[in-house]
Amino acid sequence: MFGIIATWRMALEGITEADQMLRDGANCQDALETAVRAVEDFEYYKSVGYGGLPNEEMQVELDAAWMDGDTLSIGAVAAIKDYANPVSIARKLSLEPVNNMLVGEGAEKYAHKNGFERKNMLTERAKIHYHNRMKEVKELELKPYSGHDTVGMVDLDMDGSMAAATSTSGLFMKRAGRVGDSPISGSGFYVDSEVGGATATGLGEDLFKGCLSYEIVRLMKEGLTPQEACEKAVGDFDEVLKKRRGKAGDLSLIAMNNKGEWGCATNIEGFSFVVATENLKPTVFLVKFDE
Ligand code: SD4
Repeated sequence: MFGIIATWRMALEGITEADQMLRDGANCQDALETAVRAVEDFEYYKSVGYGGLPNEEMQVELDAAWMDGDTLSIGAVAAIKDYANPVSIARKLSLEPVNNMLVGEGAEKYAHKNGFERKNMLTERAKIHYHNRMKEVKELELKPYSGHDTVGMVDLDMDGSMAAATSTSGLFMKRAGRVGDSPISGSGFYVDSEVGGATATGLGEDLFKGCLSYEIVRLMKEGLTPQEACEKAVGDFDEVLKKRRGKAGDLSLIAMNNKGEWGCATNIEGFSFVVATENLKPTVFLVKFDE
């Protein structure tokens, strides 16, 4: 069995490519990197990689992470500017014995030293979004942070190895230096080839209160299916936040176990995700929050 699952419709083209690679016997890491890079490279996806929406200082700061489910090695970058494929830098960092998570300038120095492609990630289109949103925020006295998504993926190859990755520009108009859940182990992602993996998208400041990716893997280890684990983790934590604070931010998670079974849960109106397995061609699903 093999398979790959990803947050949001934007992952479809990358998943289609990765599915073919897995079908042809590629390892989960190469397939995963190809799939995430496809999202990072596509300029019209405005919350990941090139064309990602900028922070309040009109700079594109990106977060990304990589986890190898066999060795449990992790690499992550946060608030990195001017590099084309943060997920590849995160993958490389996962191979280092220490210094696995680098932020800002440190991450950029590492990327430079290791020959990663430098690129201005701010597009004309993103600048227009920025100016429009600024105007709207002022005129309507809104909070700025609307418009954000993360691509998160988990995959399984024919040999039973698993990997997970995330990549995002985070919240639109976030503060300079703000880091969300996406590069944080256990919150934005987690994978263990002996069990399965999960990744998150939504409001990082709430997702990392619940360490929801790890929680889903833990529940799968206890014997829950990916679907049961996602529903329990998201449902219970949504309740906790409502009880403690009266509301919960957006929480959407996907999961796959090491048998290629998959699941998803959300507390928002509409959450799309993409799955491909040995028995399922790449397919986009849409789930709605069930009160
Ligand atoms: C963050 N979780 O930076 C990311 C953004 C996101 O749907 O996934 N939004 O908080």
